[in-house]
Amino acid sequence: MASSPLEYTKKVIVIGDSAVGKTSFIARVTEGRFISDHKATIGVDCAVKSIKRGESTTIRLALWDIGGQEAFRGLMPQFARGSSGIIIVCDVTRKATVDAVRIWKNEADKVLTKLPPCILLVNKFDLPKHIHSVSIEELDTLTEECKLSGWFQTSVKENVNLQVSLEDLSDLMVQFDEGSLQDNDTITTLQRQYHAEKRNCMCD
Ligand SMILES: Nc1nc2c(ncn2[C@@H]2O[C@H](COP(=O)(O)OP(=O)(O)OP(=O)(O)O)[C@@H](O)[C@H]2O)c(=O)[nH]1
Ligand SMILES: [Mg+2]
Repeated sequence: MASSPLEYTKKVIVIGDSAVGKTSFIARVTEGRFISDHKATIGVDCAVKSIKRGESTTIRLALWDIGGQEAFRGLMPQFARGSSGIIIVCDVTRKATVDAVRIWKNEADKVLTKLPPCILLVNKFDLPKHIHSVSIEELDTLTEECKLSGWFQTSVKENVNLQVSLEDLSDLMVQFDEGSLQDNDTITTLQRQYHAEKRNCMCD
């Protein structure tokens, strides 16, 4: 007998420094296009992406895109409230954006009573390796220190690891909101599964 369809709607905030690729990421996954120029997000935008899991489960992700420029950072706490998940984005070629992950995560933690699953997209991996500014070991350490669920090397430009990151986050959020995962579980789940096995896979 076919199981009845399940549909969830989850709020996810997408945060990180300016020009790391947040808006490009959302446009890529919701509209299938790459935005090649940087027009700073003024304030906050929202778009919806549906993720199918199994035969009958759909997770509607409301992706809240928060402008990373200094002037808009203060908006983050009010938009973080009630989030089921967090996506932090940084740019692999700009170390300052990687260091800022700590700050973004701390700010989000301050306004969230339970710590929901949080993944890090280390973006622009298509750019030449010699200008990458952070090692895999450093990213592993950052993930542990900031209590992230995991990190993904992504290229929004080449559409690499975007779908899988949303699928993994969706699975974690559903389990977390159902209470089958506690704070510490979300912290380690992806680290164990994804990190070890798939982190170097540049495929979707
Ligand atoms: N090479 C490369 N460029 C990218 C990638 N993703 C985004 N970009 C470029 O990075 C620039 C900034 O992207 P945005 O998506 O506008 O950045 P943002 O994080 O939304 O910036 P704010 O709105 O200011 O917070 C744009 O020129 C994008 O084309 C990627 O994977 N690879
Ligand atoms: Mg933007």
